[in-house]
Amino acid sequence: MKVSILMGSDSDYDVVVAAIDVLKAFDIDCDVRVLSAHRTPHETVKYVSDAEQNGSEVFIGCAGKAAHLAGVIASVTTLPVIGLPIKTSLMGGLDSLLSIVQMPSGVPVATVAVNGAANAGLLAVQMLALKYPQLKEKLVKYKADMAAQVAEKDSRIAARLNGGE
Ligand code: RP5
Repeated sequence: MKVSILMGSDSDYDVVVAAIDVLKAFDIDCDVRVLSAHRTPHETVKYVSDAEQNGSEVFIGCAGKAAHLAGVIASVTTLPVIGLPIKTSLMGGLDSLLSIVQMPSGVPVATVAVNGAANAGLLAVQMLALKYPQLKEKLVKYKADMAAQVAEKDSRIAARLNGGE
């Protein structure tokens, strides 16, 4: 099980690390690279072209500003591509979001929220869970744990209100 995470710059890393953490928690290997659609286009296409043969099953493309990285990845692979827009100074990253989400028909990129790195990781896990039953089991437990945490928060709020704190 391997996910390729490509980011346009090392300045994206502090956001991207949440996706890496999710994948590690599910025992999924990550190949994390800095490759840019605009600054290193040839290296990017070469990496993506070879990735499936090298064991990658899903891509996460992370970039900010004129964030064409995920789209470029999707243009040269049939593997699923998740796009992670990075927050910028322009309207909170709307530039990144639109650059990633507004793909032409025929070349989809499954785009998560601006800085939604944890969801990018989880979406990759869910894609891989279609093939690997052990991941499906872990996802079921993950959802149950999340629901239990919400129930706990609900109880704490109810106790606070009823207790008059
Ligand atoms: C994008 O430009 C990168 O993904 C990054 O989010 C943004 C700025 O890059 P740096 O100037 O910090 O290298 O390609």
